[in-house]
Amino acid sequence: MKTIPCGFKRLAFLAAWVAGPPVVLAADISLFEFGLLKDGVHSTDVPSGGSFDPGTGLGSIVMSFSSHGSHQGAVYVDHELSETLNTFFNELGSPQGTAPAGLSWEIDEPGFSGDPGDIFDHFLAGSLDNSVGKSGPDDVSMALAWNFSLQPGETGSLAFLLGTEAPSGFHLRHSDPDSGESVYFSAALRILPPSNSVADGGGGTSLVAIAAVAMLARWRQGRRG
Ligand SMILES: [Ca+2]
Ligand SMILES: [Ca+2]
Ligand SMILES: [Ca+2]
Repeated sequence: MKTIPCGFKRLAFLAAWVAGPPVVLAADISLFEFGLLKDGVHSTDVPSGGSFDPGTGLGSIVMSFSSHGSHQGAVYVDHELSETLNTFFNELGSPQGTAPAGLSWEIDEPGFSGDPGDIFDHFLAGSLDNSVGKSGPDDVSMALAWNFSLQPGETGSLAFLLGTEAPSGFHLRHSDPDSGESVYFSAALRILPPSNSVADGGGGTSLVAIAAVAMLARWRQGRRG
């Protein structure tokens, strides 16, 4: 269960104090939890074609769409930054720029604290609230969702990008103000007409298996327990 035991924060501080001045370490970024949502179907299976590392939560996740009509692709990530050095709950999140049409986002506490955020429930529902849930340092998680439609013959490629360098265009930033680490989360949509000319949905850095909602919810409860 991802809870903060009484006195843990103080013990973490004492441990760091006993160990001496903070040492600048190599990137200490880990992923506690993630989920994908594609046209109403939740999964933790990452499609081939991207470079996503489920250990660090960095890289790209690419979803492909081919049927005409309305579509939605979404990704939820709960990173921890320098957790062994300064805990997972000293962190901040913020949006950077203006989201393009169709792209929604959310930053919030992932739902484990005494005053839980609602981001995971919103991710399950496919309806993000376009806001930062907590104003002060906390456990941070992020989600992006892109709603779009395809005409007959069109195909769509939706890339979710997670890296340690700020991308151009709209993105979310998850940062640790004490260690200086950051994770940047962006998305890019490409729609290819039957002619193969490219219409770029814009928004982020350009690029490019399945279980039901109930299954994902059960899996998460297992992690909590
Ligand atoms: Ca931290
Ligand atoms: Ca929220
Ligand atoms: Ca987190």
